[in-house]
Order: sequence, then C-alpha cells, then structure tokens
Amino acid sequence: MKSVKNAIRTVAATGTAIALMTGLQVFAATDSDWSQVINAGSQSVDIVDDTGAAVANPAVTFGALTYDFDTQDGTGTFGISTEKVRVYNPTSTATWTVNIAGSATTAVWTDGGSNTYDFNDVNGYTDGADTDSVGGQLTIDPSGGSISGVSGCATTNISAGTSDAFEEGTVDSIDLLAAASGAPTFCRWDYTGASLSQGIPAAQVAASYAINMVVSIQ
Ligand SMILES: [Ca+2]
Ligand SMILES: [Ca+2]
Ligand SMILES: [Ca+2]
Repeated sequence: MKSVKNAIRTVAATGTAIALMTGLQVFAATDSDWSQVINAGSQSVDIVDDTGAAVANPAVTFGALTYDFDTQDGTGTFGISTEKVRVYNPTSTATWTVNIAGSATTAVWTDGGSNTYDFNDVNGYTDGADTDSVGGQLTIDPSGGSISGVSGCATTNISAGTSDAFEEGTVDSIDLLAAASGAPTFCRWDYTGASLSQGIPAAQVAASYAINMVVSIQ
C-alpha cells in the first residue's frame, strides 16, 4: 500500500513538473528579436589627404610668374596626392557628377586691394560684357586626371570631364568627373590631376592674387 502511494506521488509530481514546463514555454519568452536598420547615406565630395583624412584648408598654388607687358598664362593642378578629390556614394543610385565653380559667378582673382583679374571672361584676356571690368579666363582640363577606387571599388562607367573654360553666366561650373548608369554603388573614389590654365591680362600688376573655388556633387 505504501509503494502504491509513492507511485501516485511520483506521477503527481511529474505531472506538476510537465505543467510548469509548458507554462514557461508559452508565457515566459527568454529570447527577444533585435533589429537594426542601416539607411543609405548621401552622396558627397571632399578634399582628403593621402591618409584619407579631410584637408582643413585645401589650396592650389599656381606656378609663380614674372610681370609681363603682354598676356600670359598661369598654370596649376587641382587634385594632388595630398589633396585628392574624394567622392562618396553611400547610396544605391549609380549616377552623380562632381563639378567645380567659383565661390560666386561674379568672383575675380584679387590681391585683397584694388588689383583684380577675371576667371570667367568670355573674351579671354580682355574684359567682355560681364559684371566686372577686368579680363582673364580660367580653363580646367580634367581629362588627363586619374580616378581610383577606394577599398577596391571599381571605376566602371566613371569618367573624367573634358576641357572647358569659365564664361560668366554661361559656363559657371565645369565637370571634373561623373558616374554614368552602371557605375558601382556604395563606393568611394579619389580623383587627382585636373590641369588648370589661367589667362592673365597684359601688364597685370605684380602682386599675390587669390580666388576661392568650390567643388560640389550633384
Ligand atoms: Ca567675370
Ligand atoms: Ca570680365
Ligand atoms: Ca565686363
């Protein structure tokens, strides 16, 4: 009789245990579903150094010239190993264009005083029908530059622009490089080597001149 009681107790205890386990599985979830969304970023352009760090104050120094009673041309290069144009495309859109423009269409090279010359005169070395009264014209030829993918990104369907000269109100920006349909997405590229040629008016006063140019992506 005693052993039968024990058997019943054992069955009862097992039954209780089963009921408890069933209750745990249904009501006390110990696993949780975590989620993380990664949104696409925005296409952008920056000037970076050879380590990929942003350059605080990018600059181009044209080769020094000597005063000339005639017209002459200053030359320089936009995009060098320590100041690369870096294009960021953290999106699924393949196409973009990076161009360069004056800080204003009415900008001129200036020595900070009264001496200036133009960067976008359709007449070239002499003044034409634009807002200022000085000649001068800047030509940019990106075609000989080099494009390299960052972190193994391919350069498929990415190409440098062609030579063009600024003309106030007509050519206010010049394309440096562009990605056509089929270019890689979620990638970065570096560009260097755009040739610059600035036509300077005859008898331009000897001084140190500056102008500010801006790169942007569309
Ligand atoms: Ca002008
Ligand atoms: Ca002008
Ligand atoms: Ca003018």
